[in-house]
Amino acid sequence: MRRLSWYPVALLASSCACSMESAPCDPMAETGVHELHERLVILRDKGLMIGHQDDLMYGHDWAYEDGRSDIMESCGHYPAVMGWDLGGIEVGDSCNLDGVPFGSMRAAVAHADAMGCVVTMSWHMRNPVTGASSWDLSAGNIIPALLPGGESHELYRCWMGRCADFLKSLKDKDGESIPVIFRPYHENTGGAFWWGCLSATEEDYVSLWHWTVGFMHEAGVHNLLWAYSTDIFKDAEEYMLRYPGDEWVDIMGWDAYHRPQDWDFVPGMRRMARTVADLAREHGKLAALTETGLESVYMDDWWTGILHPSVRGFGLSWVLLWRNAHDRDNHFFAPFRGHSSEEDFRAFVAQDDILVLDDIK
Ligand code: BMA
Repeated sequence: MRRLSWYPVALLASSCACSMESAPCDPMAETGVHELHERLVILRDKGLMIGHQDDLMYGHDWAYEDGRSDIMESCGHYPAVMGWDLGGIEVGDSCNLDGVPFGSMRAAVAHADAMGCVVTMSWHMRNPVTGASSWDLSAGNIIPALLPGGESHELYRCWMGRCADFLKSLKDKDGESIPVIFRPYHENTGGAFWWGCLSATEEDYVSLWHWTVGFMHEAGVHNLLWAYSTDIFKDAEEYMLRYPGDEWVDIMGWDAYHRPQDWDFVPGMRRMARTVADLAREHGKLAALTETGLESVYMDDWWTGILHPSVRGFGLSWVLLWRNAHDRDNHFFAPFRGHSSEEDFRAFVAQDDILVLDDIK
């Protein structure tokens, strides 16, 4: 039971009460987290929420203009879910890896929360051993070095502490903590990141997840729902290889992008959606497509013709479209005003089972 040894015993004892979607896995979760969890359970039966990464921060051809959103300008509604990335917080940077100032992020999260949006955060954390990006695999499996007793453990605690401080600093206008769906160590069945399948062993990945949850709890971070997410995967067995366990996860997700040259998207997505939804039901969790998109959206009917048939009818809670970079012409995954898929996006959003912010208030 090596992996459990860092966790406070009192919390472990009470965490076993976790059952069919009844409660967040953090036994000390704040009221707002319980409310968000209940809301997600109710909304899951209503439809599939549309999400967008960095929606309020910038869009295809603009940046940091209050009130703007490419999704809103395309269909007249803000997305129901908004995502941000914490990459860079660990080293004390003032902006994240995509140039978003953490101060603006904090303010935008409060604004999104006040509007009624669901907030989710990923973390493209740097490689703590090499200091390079999360894509740096050169040091191999570094997880043993990060865990207690490892040579980079103190540094890792410091990095994690900075993230904890930021998460705790997310407050609404009444000073109440804003609940966040936190999605660290994502795409674990893929090889892109230092915590991914080409570098980390399955056991070490799970140990890192457990240690991270324990650290956040000891640091007093109780405003999170925890989302586990893989990359594309073959079957339920592969999906579960790094699953940390029901007491450590609230939402089961996966990330999958449409790359027509690599795989047949619609049948592949339906297979993965069914698998994640079935597993989530078995484990009493919520399910979501935690990142997706077709880069440059070069198919005008991608929304109704490809995405909708890929994800409808499985009981997923949301799909998060990746970001519309303002400084790279082809790097966008959502429509924007004037884009050739705009009309199809409006038709998609008008479907009964698709939820935007106005549908979840
Ligand atoms: C990737 C790309 C990168 C970005 C990273 C983190 O998929 O969008 O440009 O830095 O996500 O947001």
